[in-house]
Amino acid sequence: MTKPLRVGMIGYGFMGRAHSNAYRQVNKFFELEYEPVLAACCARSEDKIKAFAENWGYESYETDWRKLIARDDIDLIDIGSPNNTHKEIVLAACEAGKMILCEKPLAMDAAEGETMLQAVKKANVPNMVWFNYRRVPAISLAQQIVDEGRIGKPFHYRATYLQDWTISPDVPQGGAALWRLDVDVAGSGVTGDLLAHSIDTAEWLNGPIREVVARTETFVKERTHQETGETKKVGIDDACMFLAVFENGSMGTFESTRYARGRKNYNTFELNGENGSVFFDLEDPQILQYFKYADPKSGDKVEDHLTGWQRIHVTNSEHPYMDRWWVPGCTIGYEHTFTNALADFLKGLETGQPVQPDFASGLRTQKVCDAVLKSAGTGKWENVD
Ligand code: SOE
Repeated sequence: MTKPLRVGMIGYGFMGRAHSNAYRQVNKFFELEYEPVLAACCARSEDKIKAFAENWGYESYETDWRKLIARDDIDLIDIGSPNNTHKEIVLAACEAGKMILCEKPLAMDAAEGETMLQAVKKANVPNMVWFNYRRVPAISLAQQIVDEGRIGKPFHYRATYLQDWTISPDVPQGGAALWRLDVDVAGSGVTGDLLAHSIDTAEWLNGPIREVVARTETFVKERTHQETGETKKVGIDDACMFLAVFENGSMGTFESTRYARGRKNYNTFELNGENGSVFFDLEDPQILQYFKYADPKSGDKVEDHLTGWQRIHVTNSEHPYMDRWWVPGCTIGYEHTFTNALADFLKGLETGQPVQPDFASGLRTQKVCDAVLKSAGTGKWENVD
């Protein structure tokens, strides 16, 4: 017998759909003690949220998130609404003693993130930030390879996150689907939206970032606001490049833009160490590239004429998460990363082992983002704390 976990989902956009799908799928593929129940969803527009509730099979809907949080029949609040709503919802959910799953980035900035972390600690409620890319099996495998000591002393970390959907100056800012372009709602541009993913993965694989120096650019200076029709100055960073130094002494480069014509969701990283390297590209998501130079246990070098990059097709049942899905060779996709993350969260409830990335980890990423944006202003190296 599973224990029902009654979910209150806030937001109905891209992430509302991705999370709802995970709630529906998770117990079909993972053996778990808890079973999410789609109890209620919530958004301001009644037409939209009613249609969303019907489509995904939510039992009910609300148009005021405070009412949702006040309901006794909700155990968990899932925040899929824009970034500027996260803090207030988290604080209210903590007051009501609800578990919280929050979309990335955790907050508008580190100060908000700190307040949110203190609130979940005080309320002692389970929490997670939806950095879903950790649950791409190939990325989890990269982490396993690092953990197994196969990379050796790390020297370089190189990340890119490129898109191209805001090149036209005719794309409005603000409002449904376009709030990521409005600095008052998003907090920042590519730094919080895309580099937050790259930073979360980087710190997971290669440890904390100590210092950064950054440069940002806003290519389109003014855009029309979708809701008011007003033409306003654009406050977000359209592109950001930064250099980093990790605590372990390795060096990092990070690049992100929404102006890389042809790149839709090009999220890559490479880690180079003394004994090996790993490379991942989200446009080739089933593959992890691994270069083995020496064996971590024996220290024996691979014979020179046999060295080369291996393209590991990450679909074997021995690979992270894959024993839950299909037979070897059959791939999984973007939506499964949310189901895998949710399964880990539910397992964490069962075992009492808090899942990662939690709010503390989300705050770390936020601090790196803050240091990056600060450095873009000062033009100097900035410490992360
Ligand atoms: C932006 O276009 C976006 O939807 C991000 O907000 C997501 O986090 C990323 O995974 C895909 O791109």
